Formats: sequence, C-alpha cells, structure tokens
Amino acid sequence: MTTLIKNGTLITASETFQADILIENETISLVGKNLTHPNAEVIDAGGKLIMPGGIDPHTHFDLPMFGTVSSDDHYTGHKAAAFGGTTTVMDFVVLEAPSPRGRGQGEGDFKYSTDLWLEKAAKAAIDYSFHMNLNRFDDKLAKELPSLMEMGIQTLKVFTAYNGKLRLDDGGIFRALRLAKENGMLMMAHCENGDVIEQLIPEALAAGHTSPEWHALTRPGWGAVETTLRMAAMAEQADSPVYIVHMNIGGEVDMLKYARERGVKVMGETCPPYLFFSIEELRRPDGAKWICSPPMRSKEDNARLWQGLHENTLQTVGTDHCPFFYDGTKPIIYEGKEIAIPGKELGAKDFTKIPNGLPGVQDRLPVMWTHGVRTGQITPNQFVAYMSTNPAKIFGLYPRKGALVPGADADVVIWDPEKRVKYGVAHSHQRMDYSLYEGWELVGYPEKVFLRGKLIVDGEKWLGKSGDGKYLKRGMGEVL
Ligand code: DUC
Ligand code: ZN
Ligand code: ZN
Repeated sequence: MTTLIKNGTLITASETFQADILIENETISLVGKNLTHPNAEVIDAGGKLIMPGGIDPHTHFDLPMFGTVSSDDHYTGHKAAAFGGTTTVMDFVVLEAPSPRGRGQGEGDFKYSTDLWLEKAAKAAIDYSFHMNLNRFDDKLAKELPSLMEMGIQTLKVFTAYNGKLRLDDGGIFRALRLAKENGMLMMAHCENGDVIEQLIPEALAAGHTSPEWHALTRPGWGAVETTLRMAAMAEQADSPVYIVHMNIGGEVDMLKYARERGVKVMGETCPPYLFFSIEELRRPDGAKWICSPPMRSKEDNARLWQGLHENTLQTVGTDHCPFFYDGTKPIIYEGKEIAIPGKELGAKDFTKIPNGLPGVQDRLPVMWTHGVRTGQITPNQFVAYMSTNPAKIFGLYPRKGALVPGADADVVIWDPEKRVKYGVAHSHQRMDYSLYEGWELVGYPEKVFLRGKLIVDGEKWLGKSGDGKYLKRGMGEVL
C-alpha cells in the first residue's frame, strides 16, 4: 500500500515546514517537496497539519480494581485513542502474587505477569508496550530483572503510597533504582505519602466525612511535593533516572525544576485533568466522576502545571486513562451491544469505595490543542514533543515512533486545525457513560489517522480492527 500525503504542514517537536510524505507499506519512505509516485493514493492535506501519531505513555486498560474493572479494554481503549490521534499506548502490567495458578516450572513472576497482560492485549487495535508495576521487590525479583529487558519492558513503576498493597519502602526503591541503572532501565514513580494518607482516611470516616471531596482532603498535596523531591534525591544518590508520573500540583513542578537545575536525572509527566480541574469538581453532586489518585488540587496548581509545560520543566503529557462508569447499573450501547460495568456508584456512601481513575485516552490531544496551543500556553512543536516525540525518546521507541522521518513507522495524523467539535460522551469512543469535557467547544481535531501506513480513522469512520496493534519491545530510552 502506497500513500502520498501532499501539501500539508508538518509539525515536529522542533520544526514546522511544508512538505509531502510518501508512505510505502508500513513506513515513511520520503519526506520532501513536490513528491510524486506512479501508484500512490494521493491525499491532499492542504490547510491541514501533519503530526506523528500520539504516544500515550500511561494507560490502564482492563485493570481489575475496587472489585470491578476499568471499562475500556485493549480494543475499546485503543479505538478511542485512535479517534483522538493516538497510535501507541503504554499500559502497566500488574505484578501477580507469587505462586499463582498454573505457573510453568521455572517461569519467573515477571514473565508470568507479562504473558497474562499479552493475552489480554491480543485484541489490540493500535501499537502498544508495557511498563511493569514493581509492587513488591525481593532477591528473586532482583535476579529476574534482566528478563524484563529481554521482554522489551525497560520501565518499573514504584509507589510511595498504598501501604500494604503496592508501596515499596525507601530501601526497596533505592535498591531497585540501583539495579535499574545496572540493567539500563528507567524507574517511574507514583508520588504520595502513604503513611499520612493511612492516618487521615480512618479519621475522616470516623468523623462521618464520606463525600468525594474527602478523597482529596485525605491525600494532601504536600505528600506529593515531598515525595517528588524524595524520589529526585534518590535518583541523584543512585545515579539512576526517575520519571514522576501524573504530576498534579504546582509544588511538584517546583521540585522537579529545583532538581533538574542541579543536573538530577528526573523527568515529569502530567495529565490533562490536573491542568483543568480542581477540588471544586469533587464538591459537585457528581463529584465522583473526578475521583482519581493523586486527586485534583487547586486552580493555582492548574496554572503552575501549565507554566511547567510552557517552560519545558515537564517532559510529557499522558492520560492515566483508567475509566469507570459513573453509574454502572445503567447499560450503555457500545458497538451495538449493551454494556454495564460496576463503577463509581460502588462508593455512593463512602469515598474510599469509589473506583479511582478517569477516562481520557481519546481526549488528550484535542483538549490540549484547544486549551494549550490555541491559547498560546504551548507551541505546536511543544505539543508534538509532549504528546509523541518525548515519550518515544524517554521510553526507547525513537525514531521508529514519534518522528516524521524516512524509516519511521508511518503513524501519521492529519490534523484539521479549524475543525469545531462540541465534545462529550456522545462524540467519544471511550467505553464510558460520561466525559470530563462534556459540552466543551473544541477547535482542532484529527481528520485522518494512519497506523503503520494503514488508514484506521477517517473522520467519523472506524477502519481499524482488533488484532491490528503490535506489541512493541522497547530498548533503552533517553533522559530528557
Ligand atoms: N491512579 C488512579 O486513579 N487509577 C489507577 C492508577 C492510579 O495511579
Ligand atoms: Zn499512579
Ligand atoms: Zn496510573
């Protein structure tokens, strides 16, 4: 299959220029002026922008949690991602408990857990790779660490919260950091203070505080700020890089800036909801829709996070897409079938029982374009850097992904900068009964999306299919 995209304006992480793009089979074969090809299907992209497909470094599809499961799986979430201009996602493998059912003799815990995730992801519709949750760590796992690199997983996520469940103590984190360095791996960190949270939650419940805003009030922002600095300090002491996920509060940006100015190898990701929403949303009657961890903070924090993007203190914008229905007792229709999955209603009487997580995999590029680029908070080139090129570089996929250069996978988005969309759940392909951006007027939207040369989204038409997505083995990444 040969496609020639003519007359578009290419936007890369560093440049904006007019050029044509020739796609042959799965890759970009030429980028230049006045290209021709005898057999190519020609697409006129005059007036349109051409960008590399979005790369979402942070999703949770089909994730069992809170006695239910995140409502998008590795097909529906991929389809939604594609409609929003994203062609690669990175999902987190849950590290299974030792000695689960049916484990093969001599098979390590990382391999067992990864194989389970690969099975779930067999229905993939766009390209994908994995991070490993390191929610426990011992000598056996330390020995197995090189096997992760062989499986193409170069990232370990640690938690400084969720005591007794996901959290590692500082000693464990430091040990894992040193081993990550030895193996060319990158540590990702969820930063909140688990000890403080475990004190505050029972106190709040005992005092009868059960509404969603108490989710935020029992997970104080200072915990995120001090653990961000603590992780940066450990990165420096172990001489091993750290990537802070879902940065949500201005103080975290300040800590990141402080550490980076001193040469510490620490990077940061934020997610759109932390740029737009605050604890005020949790105070609404439908506040459960905004419950995730870490929680929404304040309007001043929104502004500092935007500033962090503007000044390049942050490196990426991911989604932490982990959707749960607002009312999972009422079915929605998805691809012609009724679907109802228990969701936020599980915590109607107790905020601690509300499944934590938000939708966003489709929303990321469109909301960031309208409210980031069009408002002048970030440039179009920064947009491409945060949405695609930087994740590709940090997570070892560049220049196969995240670049419009000959030899790269032809993951290409033709973006209509003037398209107006009244956004919301009716427009969304996320398998969800609500959107955080209901009724928002967006300007700028993907018109056509190619995955390795195949047109998978054409306006409102879905041309992709389950099984089209490839598992991407990743190598060592760059520290940006
Ligand atoms: N936070 C959430 O809200 N959901 C999934 C995982 C996470 O870190
Ligand atoms: Zn997290
Ligand atoms: Zn997450």
